[in-house]
Amino acid sequence: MKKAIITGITGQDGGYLAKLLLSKGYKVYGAQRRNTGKRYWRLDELGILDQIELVDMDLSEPYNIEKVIDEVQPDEFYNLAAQSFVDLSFKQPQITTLVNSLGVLNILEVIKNKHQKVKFYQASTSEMYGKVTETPQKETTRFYPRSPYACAKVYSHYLSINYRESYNLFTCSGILFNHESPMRGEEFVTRKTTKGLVEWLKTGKILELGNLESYRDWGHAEDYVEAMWLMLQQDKPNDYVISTGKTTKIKDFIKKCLDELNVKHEFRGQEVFDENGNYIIKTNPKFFRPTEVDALIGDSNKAFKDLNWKPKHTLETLVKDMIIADLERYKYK
Ligand code: NAP
Ligand code: G4F
Repeated sequence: MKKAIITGITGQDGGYLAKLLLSKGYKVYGAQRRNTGKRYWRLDELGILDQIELVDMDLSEPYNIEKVIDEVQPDEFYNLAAQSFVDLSFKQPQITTLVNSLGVLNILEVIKNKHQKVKFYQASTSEMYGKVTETPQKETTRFYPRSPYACAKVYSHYLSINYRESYNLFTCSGILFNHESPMRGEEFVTRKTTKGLVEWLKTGKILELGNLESYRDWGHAEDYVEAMWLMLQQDKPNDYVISTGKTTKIKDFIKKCLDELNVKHEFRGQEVFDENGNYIIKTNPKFFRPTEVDALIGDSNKAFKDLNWKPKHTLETLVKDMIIADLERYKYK
């Protein structure tokens, strides 16, 4: 039985990846840090909480990483833990860097020093392309990070490559474009929208958002975790862009959600009104960022060819999934 450690087990991708690996017969060790929130709701909703062995690991503590890897002796290590909210990284750049950069160094040092056979996956991101220098973006496109989050991820991306080349380790980075799902955190624009629109429908509470003009290449997390696994099953380690190759304006994502909910609406600039002229969505400047990533669209031909990976979901099925889940959750509030 293969053994895998997943950091970020309580996050969106952690849950879906754990579910996938369990279905393939893996023993899954989910690494969690201490916190006080409602942390297991995703594993609970996915119905896998009792099948995962939870281990304590904070990426900012080198000793606890070493201890867990020594004890588990994993075949594969998926590093999904991060301070993953771009907006927060402007306000908390130090903690973002500590976890997203030095946390990765801490893991790679343990693998290099004591566990060279462990296959390592790093969660890189399309945010690294930032102010894009080429469209669509592929593995060779130059990075131009636009936030402390993206700067920290560029560091760990290159570190993963450097440890592969310096020490012959099996390290892969997935440059994943935005991927969403019913398990997405409520602070990200897609989930904030699906949850917020359901709430507006039920209570009339106005949803407040920031810049709706940027474009994202949105996929479904369920598809994207499969690509992570495929990368570690190859003969040779490599880095891959994972994306759908389609880009959508945030405004159009919102429109699709409102259509799914059968709500007649009208955009006036960045704001949205119902058929009686009442607010559905208002602009709040506090959700604008100091620097924005305006437009992302990926070219995943390398992954299509080498990994034989293809997304199964479309944006329409993603929107449907997210809206249905939030309507369902609202019933039990
Ligand atoms: P997420 O839902 O925000 O999950 C992040 C996870 O990291 C949570 O389990 C969180 O634990 C954990 N974490 C945060 N700080 C930690 C620390 N100091 N030590 C240990 N664990 C810590 O993120 P996601 O959407 O699943 O994304 C997974 C990874 O892919 C992240 O690295 C993200 O940056 C990257 N990525 C995401 C996307 C995307 O569109 N989703 C695209 C490209 C790359 P708590 O529950 O305790 O907070
Ligand atoms: O949903 P977002 O916060 O995602 P963002 O910044 O693209 O980052 C996500 O995807 C990355 C992959 O490219 C990951 F690496 C990262 O960890 C994270 O998962 O924002 C998307 C867009 C931005 O342009 C933002 O300015 O939506 C805009 N936006 C407008 N109003 C908003 C809001 N974003 C948020 N979170 N909240 C708003 O009210």
